[in-house]
Amino acid sequence: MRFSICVLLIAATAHAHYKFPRLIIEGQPESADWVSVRKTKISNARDNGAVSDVSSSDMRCFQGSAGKATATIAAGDPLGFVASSGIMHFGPCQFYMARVPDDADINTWEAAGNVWFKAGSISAVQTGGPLSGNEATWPAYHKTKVSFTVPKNVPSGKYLVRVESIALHLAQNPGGAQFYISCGQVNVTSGGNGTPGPLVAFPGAYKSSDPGLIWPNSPPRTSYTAPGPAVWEG
Ligand SMILES: *[C@@H]1O[C@H](CO)[C@@H](O)[C@H](O)[C@H]1NC(C)=O
Ligand SMILES: [Cu+2]
Repeated sequence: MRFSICVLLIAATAHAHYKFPRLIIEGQPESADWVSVRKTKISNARDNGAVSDVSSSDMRCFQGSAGKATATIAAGDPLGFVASSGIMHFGPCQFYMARVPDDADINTWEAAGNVWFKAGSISAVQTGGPLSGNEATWPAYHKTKVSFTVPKNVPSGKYLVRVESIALHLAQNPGGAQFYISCGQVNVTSGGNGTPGPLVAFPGAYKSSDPGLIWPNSPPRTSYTAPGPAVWEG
């Protein structure tokens, strides 16, 4: 009896977190998990867990295994991720892209070094008044789908697309923010001739003391800037 109660508690705890296992292309979620999204480590793929060490290589793609497929998306179109069981914690949700070299295998390429630019950010709605830990401040909170627009001027080619939901509910001190991450694989068509940037590395782009990774309980904040570089507008 004790054993089964314990199992139930673990299952209930795991349910509170989430993962991003499917892309949404032209408004259509993929029909299975981990098709064009690289499967994350078991701690996320099975247990919905997060990364909290910003210096860990798990900050890149939280990757457990190589990719399998590549989705096609036109520049200028919306690209989304399904949040499996929903984004259960408040905080920003951001999207980064990294160009895969033409001669590299997109399924195995490691996006190490300064290769990532920020392509989208769903951050706090600034009101001039106190920010809260609810949906009024955080538009991505409780959503089961999140998306950004692939910049119109991004050059055509193969890209990794990294989604990160930063959970701030335990981020009163450095190291408390949680990152829910995965990386999709896309072939961008109808692109432009822009030069995306600035380029940053994961790990490397964030420090645990970044103001965007700290959420004091009081006094209430009246402004918030998500960590990382500005969104490349193309
Ligand atoms: C990407 O799309 C272009 C244009 O349709 C195509 O020529 C190319 O083969 C595709 N590459 C991959 C890796 O799917
Ligand atoms: Cu959680």
